[in-house]
Amino acid sequence: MADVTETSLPHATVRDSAFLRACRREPVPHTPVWFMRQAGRSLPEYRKLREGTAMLDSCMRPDLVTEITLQPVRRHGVDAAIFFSDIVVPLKAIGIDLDIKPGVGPVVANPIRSRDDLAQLRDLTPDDVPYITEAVGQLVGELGATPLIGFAGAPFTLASYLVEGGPSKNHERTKALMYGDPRLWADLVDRLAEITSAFLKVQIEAGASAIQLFDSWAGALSAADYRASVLPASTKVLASVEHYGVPRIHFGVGTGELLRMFGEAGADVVGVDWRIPLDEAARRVGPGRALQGNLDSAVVFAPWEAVRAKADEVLVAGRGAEGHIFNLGHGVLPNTDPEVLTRLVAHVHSASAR
Ligand code: 1CP
Repeated sequence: MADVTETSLPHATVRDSAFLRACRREPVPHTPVWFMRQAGRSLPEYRKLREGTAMLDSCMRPDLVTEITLQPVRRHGVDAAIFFSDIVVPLKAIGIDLDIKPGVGPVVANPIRSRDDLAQLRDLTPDDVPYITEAVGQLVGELGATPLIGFAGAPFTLASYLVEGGPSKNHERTKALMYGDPRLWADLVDRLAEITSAFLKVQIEAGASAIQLFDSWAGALSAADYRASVLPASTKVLASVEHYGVPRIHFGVGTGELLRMFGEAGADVVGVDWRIPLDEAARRVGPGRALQGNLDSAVVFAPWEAVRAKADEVLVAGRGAEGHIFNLGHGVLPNTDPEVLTRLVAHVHSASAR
């Protein structure tokens, strides 16, 4: 113990946190838990803080980002913080004309549909996002032993917003471009891979101790189309940050048929939605990777006894994985009662204590 200095101590404890241990598939004192979208509309303290500030403006204010990121950690006692930002922030930062409309999501003024439109996508440098470096730095100081997860949108999901011009159910224009002009599509997702990689690097270099790559809408694709048209770009992103040695989590919705490829893309941890049990997901993903998930986000609206039973099912199925991080199958729904989430964290911790 004599060589443990005061400055090295906080670092050592983050590294030894249940969350990072589970990512590395090491033994844990309890199953770690955090929730996608844990910061945000389910919390009254978030709604209060955000009053009068537009979503994208709040992402560019380190004081607000720090406070919003910390809110669910304080309230719920989750095992990791997720950086408060949005997947479109790097696109805004390189000058794409877009906004996040309340109740809608990201809306792009000039959608990308031709080769000329690609010129909108220049490289991202750390100077484009000084507020990210500052906020991550502040947070790492405040969080102490709690790890901070940085994140970015994967090329397919970002491409969907850019090509459609906004949220989309069927991704028809995106797929039309993918099938109709495969070369333009390949160039588009490759450009996005560069931007996403640069955005993740900024967060890791500022101190994020894990990253999550969200390919939320990749489940809209067949396995063959995913392999041919999306996997290379996502692989490029995950490979670009491999040398940092921070765990890479890769998540999408409706990806039951894609799970093995989500691992092959270079994920250390594969995020699983609520549609398949984790033991089955573990078989599909194969050895050498941890899993994250996968309680249905709607379950928390049921009476507590039902929530607890469903959480226990997730914990039992999660024993079939080499490492398990408890999470929802997608984000926290806006009307969720935050007290149920706090209770869920305590339950996961006590039920999984070993
Ligand atoms: O004013 C508001 O509160 C706007 C709502 C909101 C919030 C709180 C948006 C708009 N983004 C965010 C923050 C956000 N976005 C986080 C941060 C913190 C946390 O997890 O606690 C994260 C990780 C994201 C990532 C994100 N944005 C994804 C991937 C995750 C997922 O849920 O699948 C996606 C697809 C987006 C796009 C987006 N931004 C906002 C909305 C409403 C959407 C989805 C729109 C759609 O349905 O297509």
